[in-house]
Amino acid sequence: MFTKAIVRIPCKNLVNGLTASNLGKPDYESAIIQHQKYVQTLKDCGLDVIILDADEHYPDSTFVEDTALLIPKCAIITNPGAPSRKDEIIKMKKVLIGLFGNLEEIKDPGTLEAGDVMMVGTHYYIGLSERTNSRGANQLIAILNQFGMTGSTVSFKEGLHLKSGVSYLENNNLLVTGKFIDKPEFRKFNLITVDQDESYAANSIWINGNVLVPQGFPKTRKKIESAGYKIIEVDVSEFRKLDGGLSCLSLRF
Ligand code: CIR
Repeated sequence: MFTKAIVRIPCKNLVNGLTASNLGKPDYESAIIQHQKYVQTLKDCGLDVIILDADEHYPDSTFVEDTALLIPKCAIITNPGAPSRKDEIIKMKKVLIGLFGNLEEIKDPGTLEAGDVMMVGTHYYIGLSERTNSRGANQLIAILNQFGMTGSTVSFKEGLHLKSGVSYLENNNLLVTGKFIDKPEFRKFNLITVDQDESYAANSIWINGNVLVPQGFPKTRKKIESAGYKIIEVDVSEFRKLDGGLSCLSLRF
């Protein structure tokens, strides 16, 4: 169960965020409204939400998930692989020092963005992407081992982050799309497959028995519903324009 979340209000400079999609620039006012509803949804799921101020220096700073990994006894500050996002960690470090006694860090030449890290109980799958390299992954595995946890890497070429294509929904259920469907490391899970035309919905999040699904993906919604979950649809279309999804917008712990 999660009890808290950290989010950062989108900045006006959001419109200049990184993107590989061709969906146009996000609309700032709409993004603010969508973000407010996202925060309310987290609260409705029982979380205390810590809301950080917008940070105009970093267009992508609302995607807080990438800057830290929060495990039960420790906060791990990442080292984003995107040059424009590297220093987002400075402010996050200050926030997390106040909340966690223990702070670990991923350091150069290792890079890691936590959108590439998927928690399954005490095991963490780490995607090797353009943002996360094997040195960063190995540093994370060493930190996890110190706390009695484990990690393993997953190579892939499709999408920005591991969790752009795979989400663990607890109870051995894995939401999965594209080439991830055939990955041998995921064979042990009950796979809930997401059709290619709804692949964005593979980034859905489990929060305390509910599954937050992006608005507008009816086939995926139905499949998750059939697996016994309560669904909450959330409109994050403005963040999608920057390759961001539901998980990217918060750190949940
Ligand atoms: C980026 O390219 O870094 C942002 N525009 C999107 C980050 C999405 N984060 C995530 O999937 N965890």
